[in-house]
Amino acid sequence: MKLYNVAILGATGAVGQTMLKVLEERNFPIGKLKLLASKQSAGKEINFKGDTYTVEPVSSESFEGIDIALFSAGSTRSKTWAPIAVEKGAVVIDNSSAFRMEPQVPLVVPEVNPEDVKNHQGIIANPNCSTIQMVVALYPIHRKKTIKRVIVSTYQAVSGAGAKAIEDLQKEVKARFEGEHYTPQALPASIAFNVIPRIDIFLENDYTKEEMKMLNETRKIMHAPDIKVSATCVRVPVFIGHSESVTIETQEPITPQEAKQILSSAPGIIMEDDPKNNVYPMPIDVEGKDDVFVGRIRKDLAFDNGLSMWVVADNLRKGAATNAVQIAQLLVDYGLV
Ligand code: NAP
Ligand code: 3JM
Repeated sequence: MKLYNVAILGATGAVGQTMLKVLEERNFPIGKLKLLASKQSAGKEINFKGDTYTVEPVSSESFEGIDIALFSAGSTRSKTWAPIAVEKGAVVIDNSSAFRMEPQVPLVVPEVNPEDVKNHQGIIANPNCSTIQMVVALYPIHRKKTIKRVIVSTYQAVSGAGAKAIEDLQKEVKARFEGEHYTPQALPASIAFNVIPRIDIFLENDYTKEEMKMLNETRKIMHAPDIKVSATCVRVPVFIGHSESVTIETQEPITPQEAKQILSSAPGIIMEDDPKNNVYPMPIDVEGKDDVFVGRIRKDLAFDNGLSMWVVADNLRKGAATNAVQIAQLLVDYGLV
């Protein structure tokens, strides 16, 4: 079996650590493994498949002889290091928003547009976590009934904002119970017993950048340049698992029964939809799972041809690490590395 030399930039982070778990679980054919981060983490030891690896500070030499470089260290680092890694011969799978909308960079969700990886010129972008789980649920319906518009509100876990935001929720909840004050370091407002209707920065049109990612990335991944998406992205005091309330309007009529049938046989989806028995997906139940969970499918009462649903996934897995490792697997399967 051919083995591939793999580097992970951001190996100490919330996404990087999950990438290591997923690579190990899937027995990805790794030859040499390089764990890269900032100078602060240099020398830290990380276990992978029973062996100890030492974290190295990223440098241009880091990518020498690397076949696949998985990046999850933020968009600034991606912009600096991706061109260097590509020049050294690696294919970069980038988790940040740095290159997602560049026309020559494929933006891939393997359940939706796997073939797009074939057009890569060195960099393949992994979409935003909230976009990934939404398009997995929308695409099978779009193929049959053409989705015209989407209205989505998200309920996003703190882990989507990194290891420091996880710490913020832990520390602020503890401080509240102890009658003390704690100011979150990685989140823009109080997160304990609160919800924050702002993820990423505000833009000129008063949507946030996260909300505009959901519009622009959905169009690119689904090859649906005319689809309309209005998103409201909200941070909630949940550690892992993004939830989404999604309402769609389709060109052709669709019944909830048809939608359930379509989604039951679609890749990467688990239906949990039995209101009579109180069955619906919740973030607490999806942690550690790689699928997208869909429930609460019903006829939407505000639109003709309308349908509403509830979509939940582990943001660190399908929303980031799992999707990136699936892309790496596509490269192997298509013989592109
Ligand atoms: P995190 O927990 O804060 O981890 C950040 C990682 O980046 C750490 O390993 C950190 O290393 C490394 N890093 C920071 N500055 C660096 C530098 N100057 N040079 C090299 N490495 C550096 O964040 P995360 O949640 O894992 O997310 C990381 C990135 O992945 C995000 O910024 C985002 O772009 C992307 N992301 C994407 C999705 C998605 O939807 N696809 C979801 C979440 C995140 P140290 O330990 O040395 O500081
Ligand atoms: C998720 O440093 C940065 O720019 C990271 C910001 C970030 C992003 C992003 O824009 O890459 C944090 C969390 C994402 C994302 O997936 O879009």
